[in-house]
Amino acid sequence: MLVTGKSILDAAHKGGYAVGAFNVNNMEILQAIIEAAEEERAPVIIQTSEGAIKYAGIDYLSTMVKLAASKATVPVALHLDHGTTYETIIKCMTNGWTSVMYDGSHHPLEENIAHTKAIVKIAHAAGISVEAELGRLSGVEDNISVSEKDAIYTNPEEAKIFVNETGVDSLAIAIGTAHGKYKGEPKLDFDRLKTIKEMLNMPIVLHGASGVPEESIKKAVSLGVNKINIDTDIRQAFTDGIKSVFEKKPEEFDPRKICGPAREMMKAVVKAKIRLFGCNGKV
Ligand code: PH4
Ligand code: ZN
Repeated sequence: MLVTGKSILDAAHKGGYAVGAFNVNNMEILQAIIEAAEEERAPVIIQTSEGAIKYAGIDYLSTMVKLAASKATVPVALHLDHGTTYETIIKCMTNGWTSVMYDGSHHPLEENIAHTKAIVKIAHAAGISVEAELGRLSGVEDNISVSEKDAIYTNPEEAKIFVNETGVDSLAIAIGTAHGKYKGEPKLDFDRLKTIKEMLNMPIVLHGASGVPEESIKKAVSLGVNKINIDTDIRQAFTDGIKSVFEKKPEEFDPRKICGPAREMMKAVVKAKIRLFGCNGKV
């Protein structure tokens, strides 16, 4: 069933677990995620970036996810990942998305607050949940100094002001993760996470979680992360699945025999993430 992001994340916040938010770009990825969530009896967040919408089309994505959600026996939220323009956000709101992220993290605090507040007002009037982001994620390196951390990681006091002023339902924070593949091992600022969770007492979101060691993910969940974004690890499984087909049979040309094994490999990755995040068996 299709539900709001808030209903899934409030339950995770109360229950002390995290829900996987998996990026979708095509039918096989969607099917892999939904099958994994069904088998693990887990709530799930299907998310689409602006890039995914440009690639697949808003109508295709909306129709596919709504169909998958209506057939599913676990709660499914349809979430816009890193929405940066009013245009995309409003389009998603009117096309069935039940949750949107407004990413104003590149703006100064006051501007981020003003834009996020405006989005929250419209979204909440329509019963749609809002995630926002504070701090900067990309380009984070391993050996970052304390002063650099203070400049780009989420500031707990600012986070408190931000949430009070905007009324967002969940907050994505920067504590040392980055999008894409890591060069070294990411080191997360757990003290910062603990402080933010204690001060905000609301659902916290972790982006850039692919490639983060399992122990770090478990610790982040124990300290209050409730939504964990995974894209890169699914892309890798898709590509590995396709490569393995061609390694065995280079002359293969039936898309079903190429994408089918890739779908199975993605499903296995999603199932493992769901168990790691602790949301299996929550439905
Ligand atoms: N995301 C995924 C962003 C995908 O434009 P695009 O479709 O390439 O955007 O928000 C994550 O946090 C995923 O992080 P990951 O790279 O560690 O999987
Ligand atoms: Zn992200």
